[in-house]
Amino acid sequence: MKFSRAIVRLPGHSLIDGLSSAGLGLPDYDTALVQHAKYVEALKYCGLDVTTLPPDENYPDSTFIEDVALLTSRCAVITNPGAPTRNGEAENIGTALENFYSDIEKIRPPGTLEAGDLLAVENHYYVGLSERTNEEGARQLIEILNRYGMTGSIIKLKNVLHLKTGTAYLGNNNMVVCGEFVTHPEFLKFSRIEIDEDESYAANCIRINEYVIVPLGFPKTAEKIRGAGYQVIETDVSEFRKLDGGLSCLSLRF
Ligand code: CIR
Repeated sequence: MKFSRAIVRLPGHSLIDGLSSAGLGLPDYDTALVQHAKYVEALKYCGLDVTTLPPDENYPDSTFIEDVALLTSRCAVITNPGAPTRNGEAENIGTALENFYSDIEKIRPPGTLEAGDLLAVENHYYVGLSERTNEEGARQLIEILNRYGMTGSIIKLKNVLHLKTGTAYLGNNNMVVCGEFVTHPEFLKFSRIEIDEDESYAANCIRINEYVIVPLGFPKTAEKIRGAGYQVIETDVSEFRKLDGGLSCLSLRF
């Protein structure tokens, strides 16, 4: 998929109340704002037209906008986040999506789904079953995808927060894998770029056209991705890491 646009949401002051299991301390709001601005610059450098939404203080994790929608080339799907403090967060994305999509679908309760659990390989979507995405949410999503001529299949997660915490598809059959996904049977057919355990955070990288954005501070990963033929851009997202958020979580790219 060729990307031309992205939507981001600025972090609010409530960011410090976001969900976290990282054990890296509280994020610093001012540093997070600077990092977010640089992240947006990187998206623009990759050629994207970026729409920036205002902070939503009611939802501390709302800057992780990836989780509230799936944007395909044929339709948009508004999700229903499974984390209790994030449930309802998706309600505020509809208006922004109406500027770009006429076909907007929804995941409805009792289905839950966070789009960090969705990994796109062209028109096929792997759906991670996680603490946030349940079977009913996955079923609804696959039914929607089928209606628009796309497909989906389920991957059960063991340890990671979201499917894309440990995987990234770079196009040309290149799949970044880490941890439980290194030997996962579903991914053996890809040309796999294995991320070392001590750089596992960097498995969440994003390909945008000919570029791959990688978090700053993970030199082995950056080198491996360069070795696979991509131009690598490194950007510092340390404050978002403190809330288990990776690069992909900070934008919707379409
Ligand atoms: C959460 O736990 O929901 C946020 N603190 C982090 C969300 C990360 N999103 C993602 O991996 N797509």
